[in-house]
Amino acid sequence: MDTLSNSTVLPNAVLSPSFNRRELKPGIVHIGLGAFHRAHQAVYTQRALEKSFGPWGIVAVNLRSPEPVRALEKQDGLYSIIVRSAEGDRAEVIGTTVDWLCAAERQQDVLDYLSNPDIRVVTLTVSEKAYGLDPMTGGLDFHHPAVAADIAQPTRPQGVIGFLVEGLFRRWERGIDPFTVLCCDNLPSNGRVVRRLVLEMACRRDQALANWIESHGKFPCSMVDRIVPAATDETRDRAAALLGAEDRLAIETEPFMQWVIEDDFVSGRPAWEEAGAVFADAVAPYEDMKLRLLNGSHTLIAHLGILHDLEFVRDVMAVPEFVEIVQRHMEAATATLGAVPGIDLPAYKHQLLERFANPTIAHRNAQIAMDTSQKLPQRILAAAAETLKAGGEAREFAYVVALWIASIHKRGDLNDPRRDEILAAIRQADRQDTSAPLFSITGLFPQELIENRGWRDLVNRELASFDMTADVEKT
Ligand code: CS2
Repeated sequence: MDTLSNSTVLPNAVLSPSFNRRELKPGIVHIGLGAFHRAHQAVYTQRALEKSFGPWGIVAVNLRSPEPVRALEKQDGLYSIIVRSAEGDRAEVIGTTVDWLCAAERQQDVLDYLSNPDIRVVTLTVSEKAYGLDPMTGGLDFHHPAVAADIAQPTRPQGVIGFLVEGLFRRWERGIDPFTVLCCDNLPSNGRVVRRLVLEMACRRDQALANWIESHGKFPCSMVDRIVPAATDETRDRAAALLGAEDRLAIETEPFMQWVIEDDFVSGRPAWEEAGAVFADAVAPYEDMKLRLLNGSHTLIAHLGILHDLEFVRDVMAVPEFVEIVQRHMEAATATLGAVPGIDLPAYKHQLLERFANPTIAHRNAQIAMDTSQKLPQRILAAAAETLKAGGEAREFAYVVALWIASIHKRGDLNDPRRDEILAAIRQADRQDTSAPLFSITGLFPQELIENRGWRDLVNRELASFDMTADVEKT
């Protein structure tokens, strides 16, 4: 079977870009060529270009792994998404990517793009752990390997913040307006967070550069949503059957997608609103809603699934008792939210339960459980602290922390940037206060939770109620 390329003749049922790709000029650099970007911003951009064509082709940059870049090269920048639901599978070829680079191999070419005036927007999906964010200060973590490397050698960046700063530096020197930085990772106030990290690193480079970024740079916040499981061989087989061509980058996803963006750009942007994106003055209420209801429930479901040997989110949602736990969690999270403009929260939650249960989406609990230490603060711990402050018990949030610990015991391991510290803490657990060593890891829990004896006892009590079949000691 041939590989998907410009010359593939697609079956009629497969959608493909309705614009002429040869006329598409680069206007966006996207950093982080993972599944999420391919099924989200790239799709929104395709829709926007179909309705209102403009110079907004995407230059896709992967920081480390060259694999997706090689695949794009082989496929003329094309790949497919398969939208899966009870109504059936719908395949669409996405053609918004105009160039592709692995930053570790072509650092200077990436910087050339970043300093090119045609590039007006830089979008990011690099995952929570890649930013080098110190959870204690909200600023740069100077021990983060990429942060340390980029401060030592700013002209040869490795990490996302280093690339942004060096790209902005070159524009500043040449008198070119800054690009807008649009963060699309699941962090609260993601634009503000990235702005602060960029300014802190820029300051080390040159105070005048930092001043220029501070007054001319724009870092709009955005809330992104679409469930996109990691692709498997089945995904690729399904794509081959639908396309009649082999697609190594195929991904499957749900019909739902949402993007709420703060409309604050330096010099233009694609007409993403034509594709259904919502531009709002304040994105925080949408971010909190999504992080605490969707992502918080996801983290709960993932560890519940692991504890009960259930592979996928949908398997957990097939157990009525577990659905009740998820609903209780959502109610506790809702109590921490204010009104969200234009959103009917009960309907939103109902829809979430349906999305989680989608029988055609095989979303692995183990995938969501990855990097939990980086996800807990914005998904669970902030809501816990706010609930306690308001006089509540925050039991539902203590339960998720206990589940996380229990799932580490069960697997005897975890996939997490703080793995070694967490495993060491779990090995030291004392019988009376099982979670104590975890609470003493720097920056893992916020101070108000560390100091709340009653809440920590709740975590211990919940933990004691699980049957932990494996044990970290044994591994
Ligand atoms: C998930 C998210 O892996 C995870 O942590 O909770 O990737 C989730 O699927 C997306 O944020 C949905 O928009």
